[in-house]
Amino acid sequence: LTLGRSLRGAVQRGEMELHYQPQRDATSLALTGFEALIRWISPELGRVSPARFIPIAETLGMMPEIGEWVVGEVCRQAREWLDQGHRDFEIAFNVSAQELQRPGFVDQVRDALSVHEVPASTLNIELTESSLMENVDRVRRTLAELRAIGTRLSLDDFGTGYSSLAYLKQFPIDKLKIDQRFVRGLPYSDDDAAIAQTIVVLAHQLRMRVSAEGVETGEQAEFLRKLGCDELQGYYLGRPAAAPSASAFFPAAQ
Ligand code: G
Ligand code: G
Ligand code: MN
Ligand code: NA
Repeated sequence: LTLGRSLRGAVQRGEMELHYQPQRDATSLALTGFEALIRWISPELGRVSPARFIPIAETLGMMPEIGEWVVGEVCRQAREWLDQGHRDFEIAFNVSAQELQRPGFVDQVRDALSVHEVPASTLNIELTESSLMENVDRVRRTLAELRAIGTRLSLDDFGTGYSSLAYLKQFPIDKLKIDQRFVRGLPYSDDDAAIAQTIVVLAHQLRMRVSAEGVETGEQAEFLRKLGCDELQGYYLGRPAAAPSASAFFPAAQ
């Protein structure tokens, strides 16, 4: 309740920030883009993890406001980086099941892109398996609309949720993200290795890219590259940082 009370108005008071974590090509380690991760710095509560406040924001009906701020801020930042001459990067952001289901979500994305004059292919929307499995027909239409605009779609935390492979192949997903809990035990856990390899093969067979999250060591990065993973993300490749510091992840100008 205290948390909910502090959360009301937090967006307008400027208490939210996005941090950007680099995503890199598994072979060259070149930057391919960033994942935007929301951070709430509450004057009363200090830093509160999105894992804690997003579910409360959903219960309180505050996600339309927070989600609109996120996509607007992502597009504003993309424009700033484009204006600085940076090219060929995407920015991924997370969308909960509730946000994806909301009528008006697609318009919010379209508006933010147009206000900031950002190419739609810059945006990569990270969805979870469970968010695809509720109201499948409606979600299918929503994803088709997003695809028509030109945004990319990723399936986050892959392997941890409940999803039907039969549906998976029908959705226009561009990228599977191997959940960090399967990366944690690499390269030593045979079970994690088997799961990671299976997801890589599945993604490629379905003509999707595959990335691994939570990569914390050089050994894990090398192991995943050998498995055929396309992209890597995790502390080994770079920690989430506020935009001014995250800019340093771009390659130096030629
Ligand atoms: O960065 P961190 O580990 O604290 O993120 C915790 C969780 O919060 C992750 O599941 C992440 O997907 C989610 N999250 C981070 N930013 C956002 C956001 O902008 N919107 C939504 N819906 N979830 C987010
Ligand atoms: O659910 P989602 O995948 O969107 O959330 C990613 C979460 O993982 C974020 O909270 C981010 O801060 C965190 N994260 C990113 N890289 C690493 C890592 O290398 N190790 C750990 N433990 N967490 C990470
Ligand atoms: Mn994510
Ligand atoms: Na994830």
